[in-house]
Amino acid sequence: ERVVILGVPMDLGAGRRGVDMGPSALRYARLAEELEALGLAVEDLGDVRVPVAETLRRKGLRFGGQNYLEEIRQAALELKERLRSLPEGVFPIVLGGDHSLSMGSVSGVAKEPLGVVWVDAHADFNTPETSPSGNIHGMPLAVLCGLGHPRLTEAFQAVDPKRVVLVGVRSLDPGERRLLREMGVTVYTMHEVDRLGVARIAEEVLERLAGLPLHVSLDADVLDPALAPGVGTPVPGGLSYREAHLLMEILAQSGRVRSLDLVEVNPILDEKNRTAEMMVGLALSLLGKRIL
Ligand code: DIR
Ligand code: MN
Ligand code: MN
Ligand code: MN
Repeated sequence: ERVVILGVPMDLGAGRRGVDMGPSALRYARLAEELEALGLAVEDLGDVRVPVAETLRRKGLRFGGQNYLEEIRQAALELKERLRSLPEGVFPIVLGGDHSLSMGSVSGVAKEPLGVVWVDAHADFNTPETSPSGNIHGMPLAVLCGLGHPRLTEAFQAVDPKRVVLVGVRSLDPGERRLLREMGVTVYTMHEVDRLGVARIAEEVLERLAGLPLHVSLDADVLDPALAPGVGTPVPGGLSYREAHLLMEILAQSGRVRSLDLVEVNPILDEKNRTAEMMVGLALSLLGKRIL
């Protein structure tokens, strides 16, 4: 199998600086080398162009909120086009970067009907009207489902909300709760993880998205902050090491996963490079690494 790596060094959608260094941190954690050791053919295509926040001050734009909407749109569009132009059968891994880039990754791989597994402490289901922060990394899943700023939905609406499943959620804004319910998105919060266990949840996810190719969007903040401190918005009570790996292993065994995002790794806030190393380990499990 052929794997292609594409970086998106973007922090313009986040509330804090530093996730733009995520792609470097993931490469430094030997993502390509470890995938090759699994027997995969890996090609790193480098990074999508993203403007540096400091250069945008000329335009009078300040960091935070929706100030960089057009710049984020442009970077996500470039990502979408690059993914669209990949040959059939190549498995793309997109390195973030803040989660707003997934507007481009999901719409880029959604040539055919697609199931989306969004693994995140948050739902990223805000709109400009519901968002308390205004930060665009809290909005991409809503945009993909057709809700939000028209400049974004017109470019990136790509999935049926009934084919979206969230896993690991434990921080929702009031407007997100309402929208998730109205749109019929399936949500496995940490309450269900505790009650049912990840194995049962993974099997239910595969059944709900039966027959569809799958995209996995993995936000580092789904992990417990004790394991993955290098994230901008840590929330206590996240997935354990084995819960996260087991989820990836069961999804891998389905043979239906076609693409992956590794996002929200912030090496500035990390201890050594632990968070990127965790994310690389999870990517390996999703691409078929087995214990035995
Ligand atoms: C919050 C935090 N719901 C917001 N979202 C984050 O700003 O919309 N998503 N951190 O990853
Ligand atoms: Mn997210
Ligand atoms: Mn998150
Ligand atoms: Mn986040």
